[in-house]
Parts: sequence; structure tokens; C-alpha cells
Amino acid sequence: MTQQERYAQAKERYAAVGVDADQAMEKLKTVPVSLHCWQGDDVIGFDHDGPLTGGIQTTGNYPGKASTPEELFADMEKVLELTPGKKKINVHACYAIFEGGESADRDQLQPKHFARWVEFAKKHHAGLDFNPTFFSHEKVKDGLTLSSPDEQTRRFWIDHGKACIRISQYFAEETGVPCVMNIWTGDGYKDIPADRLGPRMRYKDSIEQILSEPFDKKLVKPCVESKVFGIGVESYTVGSAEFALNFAALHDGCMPLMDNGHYHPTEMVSDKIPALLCFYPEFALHITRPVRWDSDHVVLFDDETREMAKEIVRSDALDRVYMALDYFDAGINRIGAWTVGFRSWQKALLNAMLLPNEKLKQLQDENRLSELMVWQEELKSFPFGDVWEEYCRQCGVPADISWFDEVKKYEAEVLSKRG
Ligand code: RNT
Ligand code: ZN
Repeated sequence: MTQQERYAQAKERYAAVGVDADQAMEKLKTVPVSLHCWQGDDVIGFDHDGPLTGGIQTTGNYPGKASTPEELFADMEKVLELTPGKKKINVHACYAIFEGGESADRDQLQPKHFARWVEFAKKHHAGLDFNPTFFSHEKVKDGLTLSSPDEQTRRFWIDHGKACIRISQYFAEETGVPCVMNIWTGDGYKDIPADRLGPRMRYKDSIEQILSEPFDKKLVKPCVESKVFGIGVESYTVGSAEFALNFAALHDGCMPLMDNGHYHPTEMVSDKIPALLCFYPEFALHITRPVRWDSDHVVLFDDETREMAKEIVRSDALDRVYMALDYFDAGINRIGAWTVGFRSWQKALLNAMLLPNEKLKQLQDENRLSELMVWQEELKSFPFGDVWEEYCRQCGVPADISWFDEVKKYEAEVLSKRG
């Protein structure tokens, strides 16, 4: 049977349970997912020579890492070729590109330092998202940035945040797509602090000052990312879940961002999504795979990934949830890792769109719970793979594992030649 014949059969199977597979694919093609630039070079960037510091870490030393803008753009282009669906490009401030020997510290960054990202995004018809970089920098003082008791330090990082608002506005104006600007810092303490309130009050004030920078709320979408702990910051994190949720709830024009690696391992972000949908018009997600902790493993098509996508899709919230990927693995081929993660989230969304969600809700509401369980189990062996392959074909990307041959070829021809 040809791939298209298999699809025709699969389509009938889905139609029999009231699901329109063509419609699901058409819808998925319109949903933007933000591809993070930082999987390409282990979260290093171009504005400093030092290592990654500040509560996050990559492990592994796989050869062929991108170390120039040209290399990172080329690698990212490979990923774009191998992944279906609509993209945004997620840029961190440390990926500023300085031309002609100039440089600027983080508080002095300007839109022109990101002009090549705009060019890259336009070339690929993608929007841009942005992140101030509050780590890997000598002005992180005693592990603190926006919550520092040192006013000079705090001022520097507030000014960085404000510069990033201006850059986000520029991104949105240039691409015509709103720019999500995510504030995450690793601020916190390794051991038991004596004052938990002071740092949080300073953090609150700092983010308020950043948001006082003028911007168009339709174009720039600031958000605050919470975290439970970081490496070296195990006892206390300033930007905790309660801090971020309450900050966003009480500041018009600011959203919360939930990273599914940033909770205790038995807490599920899939369950938190509909909780936030009750109260927030919009919010943002970082999609990752926390293996026992916030390990930032490559996203797979696993149970919780599927469950998160289901909650967004069946809550009819695809236009309320800004979805961005956030993982970094330096131990395997980075382009393969990048691609698997993006394809996995696309699969999760498609899978969710291929479920008879209204029918399942009805079973729940009528308390037909054994039937609900049976349906949910039976649906797992529906011919999802045939629809996925058709979706990839329609998007002009490899449908099967042959995409990895492209990665191997690129590794042999390009990556293996890097110093
Ligand atoms: C760190 C946060 C944050 C970073 C990126 C690089 O724990 O998840 O989102 O991963 O900003
Ligand atoms: Zn994150």
C-alpha cells in the first residue's frame, strides 16, 4: 500500500469516530511553535567567552557545536527543513551579533544587534520571541540579578530588561507577529536564607521597572517564568511559582510562563494548563522533558507531552497559549536532538487534534467512566502514524526516519569539519 492509500484508510477510521483528519492537519499548519535557538550551541551565545552559569547546565561534549552566527543559522535551517508546522524563532539576548568590531554590554543592547535574527526570521516567514539573558555574565553578583541587594547590580539588570523590551518591540514590528518576552532569572540561594521576603520585594520592583518601559501591548507579550530550584540554588528561588502567578495576575499586560521542568516531579503541567485558563486570557509554556528533575532532556512523544497538548487542544486554547520549546542536550547530535523535540511536539498536537474530544467529554459528563477509559485506550492504537506521515508530506518534510539520514549527511559534510 502506498503512503497515500494508508492515509485514506486512516482517514476513514478517524471519520468513523467523528474526527476529520484533513481538518486537523489544516489547523495544525496554522499553529505557531517557538523553536529555541539555544539547543544549537549549548546555551552559550555570542556575547561572551565564558561558560554557561546561573543555575542551568548542559552536559555532554558532542562534536560539531555551532560557534558563530553563520554556523548557528545554518544548523537551525537544517532543523527547519526537517520539521513540519509553523514556527517562531526564540532568541536569547546573549545571541546578539556584533558587527565590525563593536560590542555592547547587556544594558546597552540595541535592535541593530539583532538585525540578522530579523533577517533570518523573515527569510523563513517566522515570528520572533525574545529572552533577556540574566545569566552567564560577570554582573550576576553572588548569584543574583533583579533581586540583588546591591543597587548597582540591580540597576544594570533592570536596564538590560528595558533594552530587551525595546528589542522585542522591534522584532514584532519587523515581523508583524507579536513577540513573547520571557523573564527568567536563576536568582536564589543554595542554603537556607534568612530573608525570603526582601529578595522577592526587590524582584517585584525590578520587573515593574522593566515593564514601565513603553511598549505596545498588542506587539510585546512579557511573561515571567517561575522555577522550583536550580543547580546551586536548591534552597530558595526568588521567582517561585506563587511569585510568578501572582505577579502576572496583578500586572496587566504580563503573562505567567510555566516550564514543565520547573515543578516537583509528581506535579503535572498538563493539569495546571486548564487551571490557568480559568483566569488568564493568555499565558506561555516552555516545553521540555524533566527526567527526575529539571534536566532539560529532548522532548519526546511521551505521556505527559501528549497530555499537555491534549489540554491545550481540547480547551480550545491554541490561540491563548504561547508554546515554546526549551531543552538542551550536548551529548548527542544537536541537530538531531533539536529536530526530534520539535517533531515530537508537533506529533503531540496532531494526536490531540485527532481525538474525539467532544465525545470523550460527554462520556465524562454522563459519568460513563468505564466506557471513557476503554475509549481512551482504544484510541491509542488508531493509525496515528499514517496521518502523521501525510502531514509531513503535505508540509514538504521527510515523513519517516529518513530525516535522520539528512542529519548524518550534514554531520559528515559540515559538523565534523568544525574545529
Ligand atoms: C531555565 C529556564 C529558562 C532557560 C532558557 C535558556 O531553567 O528554563 O527558560 O532554559 O532561558
Ligand atoms: Zn524554561
